[in-house]
Amino acid sequence: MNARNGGDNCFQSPKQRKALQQLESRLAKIYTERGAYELALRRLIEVAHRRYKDRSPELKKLDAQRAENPTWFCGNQLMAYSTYVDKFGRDLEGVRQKVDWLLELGVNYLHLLPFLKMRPGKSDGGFAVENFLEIEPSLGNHQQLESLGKELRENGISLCSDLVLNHVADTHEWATKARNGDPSAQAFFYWKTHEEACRLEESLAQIFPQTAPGNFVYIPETGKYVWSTFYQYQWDLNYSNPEVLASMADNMLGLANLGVEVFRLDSAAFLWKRAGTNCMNQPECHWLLQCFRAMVDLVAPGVLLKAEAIVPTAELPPYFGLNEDEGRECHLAYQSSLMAGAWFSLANQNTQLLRKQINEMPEMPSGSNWICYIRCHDDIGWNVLKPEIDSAQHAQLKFASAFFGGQMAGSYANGLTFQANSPDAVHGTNGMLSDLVGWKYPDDLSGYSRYKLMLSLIFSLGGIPMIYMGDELAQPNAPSTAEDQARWVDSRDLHRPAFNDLARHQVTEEPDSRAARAFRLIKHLRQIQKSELTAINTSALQIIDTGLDSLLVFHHEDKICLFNFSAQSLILNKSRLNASGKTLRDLIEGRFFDLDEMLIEPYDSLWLIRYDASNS
Ligand code: OTU
Repeated sequence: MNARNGGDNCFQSPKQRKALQQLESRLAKIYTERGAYELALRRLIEVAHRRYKDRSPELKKLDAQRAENPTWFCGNQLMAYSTYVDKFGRDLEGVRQKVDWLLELGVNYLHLLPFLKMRPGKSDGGFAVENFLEIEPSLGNHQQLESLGKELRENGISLCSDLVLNHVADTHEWATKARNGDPSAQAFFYWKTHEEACRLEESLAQIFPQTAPGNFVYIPETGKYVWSTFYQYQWDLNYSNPEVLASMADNMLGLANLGVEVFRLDSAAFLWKRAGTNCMNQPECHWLLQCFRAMVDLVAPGVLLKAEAIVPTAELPPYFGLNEDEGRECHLAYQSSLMAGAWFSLANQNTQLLRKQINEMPEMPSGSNWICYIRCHDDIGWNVLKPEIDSAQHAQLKFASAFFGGQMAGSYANGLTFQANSPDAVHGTNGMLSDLVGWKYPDDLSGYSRYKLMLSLIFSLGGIPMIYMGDELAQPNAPSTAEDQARWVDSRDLHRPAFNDLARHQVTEEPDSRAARAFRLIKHLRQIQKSELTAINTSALQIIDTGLDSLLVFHHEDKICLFNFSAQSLILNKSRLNASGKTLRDLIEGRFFDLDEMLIEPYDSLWLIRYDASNS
C-alpha cells in the first residue's frame, strides 16, 4: 500500500493535496530523526481515510459552505458563550432545551466544557478524560450530542468542544494498560527516574502548586515517575511517539464527525517537552498543532481549531501560524493577557499597562481571530502578565491579586486567591464577574458601571467576545460553605455555579432586577457591536493618549471607545480626542456630549460617535 494515498485517491482536490504536503513536511520535521516518519505518515493517512469516509453528507455540505466563506469566524461575526453542560442544562438534552436562551442573548458560538467520559471521582471538571469517543454517561450519549449539534446548526450556532490534547485520565485505557506493564501503552507517556524528575523540575513551572505540587507522580507498579503537569491523575501524553499523534487525531476527527465545529485545544502550549526549558511553546509543539490542522483541512475543512495557550501575548502569534506557516495552525486563540491586564488596570485605577498591550498588539495573520473574554471557568491567571510588566509594576500586580482575592480591607471585590503558597506569591484569582466587580444590588451604580466597563471592553476589542455562563445574569459566586468547599476540586469551583433558572425568569418578570439589567446590557452591547464596531482585528485599534492615567481610549475605526478605570469623575477636553466643537454621542446609552469639556463619570464606558444632527 502506498503510504501517501492509503491505496486509493480520495484526497485529490488542490486543497487536500496541499494539506497532505503540509502533513508530510511537519511529520518529517518531528519524526524523521526518530526514525518514525514512515510509520507516522502511514498511521495518519489511515486515520484520515477512515474518518473522511465516515463523514456525513450533511457535514461535508457544511465544509463546502465554509470553504465559500472562509472568514466566517473573523471580525465581529461571532459571539461566544462558554459553559459546563451540567451547570447549564444538567445534560446535553437540557442544553438543547436552552438553545432559545442563547439565541435571545445573541450567541452564535457555544463552547461546552468537557462532556466526554471522564475519570470517576475527581476529574478536574472533566479535563481528565477517560475516553474521547464516549460521552460522559451522566451528560448524555452520542445521539443526544448529534441532535444538539443539529439543533445548533439549524439555528446558526457553532458547537465548540474541548479536546484535551496534553493529557489523559489515569483511568484511560492507555494509562491502565501502562500500569499493568504493557510496553506499547507505556510508550504513550513519559517515565522518569527520581533523579531525572528532580532535574527536570528545576526549569518547570507549577500550574497547581498548592493542590498538585510538582510535575511528576510516582507509579508503584512501574517503579518510575510519570510526567503529570496538572493534577496527579492527568498523565501527559508523549507525542514523540507517532501513535499518540495518530490516536489523538483520530479522536478529534471522530468528534468532528459527530458535529463538533470548533475544537478548544486545551493546554496547547505543553505538547512538547525539552529538558532545561519550561516545556511550553516549543517548536515541535507548533509542528504538532500544524499536523492537527492539516488533518482537519484534509478531512473536515469546515472545522476550526482554537488554541488554549495561556501565555504572554508575545508567544501567541505563532499559534496562528506565521510567515510560510500562515493559515496552517490554529484559527483562534484566547487573549488572556488583555483579560488579566483589564483586571490589573481596574484594581490599580490606571490603564498604563492596557494601553501598552494594545499599542504593542501584534498583527494577526488573515484568517485568524482572538477570543476576547473577561471571565471563564478558570482563574484570572496573573502569570501571563509577568513578562509584560516592568519592575515598578510588580507591586501593582500583588496589589491586584490581593484586591480581588478577598485579602484587602475596603475592597469591593469578593473573590478568592488561587494556588498562592505564600502571601507574597501571585498566581491567580477566582470569582464570578459580578462578585469581582462588586455589583452588590440592582441599583448600585458603581458596581454596575464596573460590570459594564469590563464587558463593554471585551466587546470593543475587535475579536470574538465570549460570555461565561451566569455572567449574563450577574450570577454571584457559587455557595462556599466549608461543606461546599470539601466537594471542590479547587477554589475555581467558586465561579462554577449552576445556571439560575429563577434569575432567568426575572429577566422578563422583573426588569429592574440585577439579572434583567445584566442580560439587557449584554444583549444590547452585542447588537451595537455587531452593527457599529467592525474593526477587523485588535491590532487595528489605535490608542489615544489623553494624558489621564486612568482612562483607556482608543479609536475603533471611526468610533472612540473610552473607559474610565477609576472611581473619580474626570474632565476631558475634547481636543484630546481631536473632536473640538463636535457633538459626540455614546452608542451604548445614547448620551450626548456637546461641550468641549466632557464629564466622565466614575468607571464609565462610552462608545462615541461624531453626531451630525442632519443625518441622525
Ligand atoms: C486548562 O487550564 C483548563 O482550562 C483547566 O480547566 C484545566 O484544569 C487544565 O487546562 C488542565 O486540563 O494553563 O493551558 O491556571 O488556567 O491550568 C492550560 C489554571 C492552562 C488554568 C490552567 C489552564
